[in-house]
Amino acid sequence: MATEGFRALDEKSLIEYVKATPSLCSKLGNQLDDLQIKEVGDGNLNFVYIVIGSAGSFVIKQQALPYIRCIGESWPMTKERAYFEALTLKEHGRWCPDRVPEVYHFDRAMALIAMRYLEPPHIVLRKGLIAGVEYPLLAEHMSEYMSKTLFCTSLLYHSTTVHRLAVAEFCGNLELCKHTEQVVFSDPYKEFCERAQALIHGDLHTGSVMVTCDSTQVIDPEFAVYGPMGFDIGAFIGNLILAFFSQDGHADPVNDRKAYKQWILRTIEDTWNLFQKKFTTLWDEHKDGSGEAYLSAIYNNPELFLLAKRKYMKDLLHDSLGFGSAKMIRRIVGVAHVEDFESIHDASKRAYCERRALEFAKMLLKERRRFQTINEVVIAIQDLP
Ligand code: ADP
Ligand code: SR1
Ligand code: MG
Ligand code: MG
Ligand code: MG
Repeated sequence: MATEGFRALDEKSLIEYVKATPSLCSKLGNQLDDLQIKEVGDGNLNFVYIVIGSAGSFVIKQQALPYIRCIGESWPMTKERAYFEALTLKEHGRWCPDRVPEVYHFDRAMALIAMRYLEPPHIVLRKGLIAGVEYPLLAEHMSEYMSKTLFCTSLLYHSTTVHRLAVAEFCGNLELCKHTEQVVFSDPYKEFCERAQALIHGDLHTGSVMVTCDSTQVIDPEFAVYGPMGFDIGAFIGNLILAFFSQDGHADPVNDRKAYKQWILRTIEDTWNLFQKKFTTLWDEHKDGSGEAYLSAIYNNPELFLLAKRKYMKDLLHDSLGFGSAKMIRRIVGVAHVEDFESIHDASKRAYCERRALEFAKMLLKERRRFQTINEVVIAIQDLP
């Protein structure tokens, strides 16, 4: 990306930027005195500022650094990722507006996005899982987000022409894909690079979801690309499994976390089952639309159509389990560990939790094809010695 027109902002210079940007002023009801600005970026890469005025608020995310924030200059990363994040927030927001924060403003030269401020009590899901909070609508909401965004950006919904143009656009996010290939995969699980199945979020761990008891919002799709659907589903489910295995390290005399572990398992099961139901319902509803993944001869034969759907969903479950376990392994022995384990202060307890998660992930990666239902996966988690 050209560096022309780019300047890294801080809490002070951001005020001047806001004042010089009419669309942002109007979001604040043009009340620009006494703005409160605070940098809250706790992710691995970027800067996030909350801007609150007397008549409005928003969040500014700036992909300011040409490298990974939590690593340093030795690991470069293009600022162009802001463009793909903004594009994906808008595209996923088009299909699932209730689960994606609205984008108010995008400045490509500044690698800067202004979006809805997910006000308290929204917190990052990973932190809620560490604290042992139940979210009764999480599976319902995440299955809605994943079924709508993945189905509506796939060839099941779009013509080959529309799909290819979109794939071509997102091929530009090549540096971030290279990063994912490097940190999540090595042979034999290389399928990630070969599939352009749908516009995936690309980094759908529990730190990319903000929640309250009745709201679920998906943030941070800077790694978005046309890739395999199972990469998103697996990221979400795999991170729930990590949360499950970390619970023993968070148990204390007041709360043994046993009931909470059962809630996590139910959420894993519900997420996949609801996803499957919603995804296949969308497929039924749009079978006579412009999608070009299958011949109409298949759609017009109810038996064949049912077989096609069953095969698609079985393959997708296996893909999700494979990608999910690769992502779990990466978070334990690779770069960028997760707070679920890192926040367990007792080193021997942490090692116990990590070892069990790693054992399970290794088995799941190798034996994923033997699981016919998500319930079998949940039973295997429970049965781990
Ligand atoms: P990174 O790409 O560096 O991981 P994120 O987009 O995940 O950045 O944002 C980092 C943090 O900023 C999040 O964990 C969350 O605490 C906060 N945040 C991001 N977007 C919003 C938002 N729209 N509303 C409120 N807080 C947000
Ligand atoms: C050093 S790796 C940083 C990681 O943070 C993001 O959330 C992605 O998962 C990336 O791999
Ligand atoms: Mg993040
Ligand atoms: Mg929205
Ligand atoms: Mg990010």
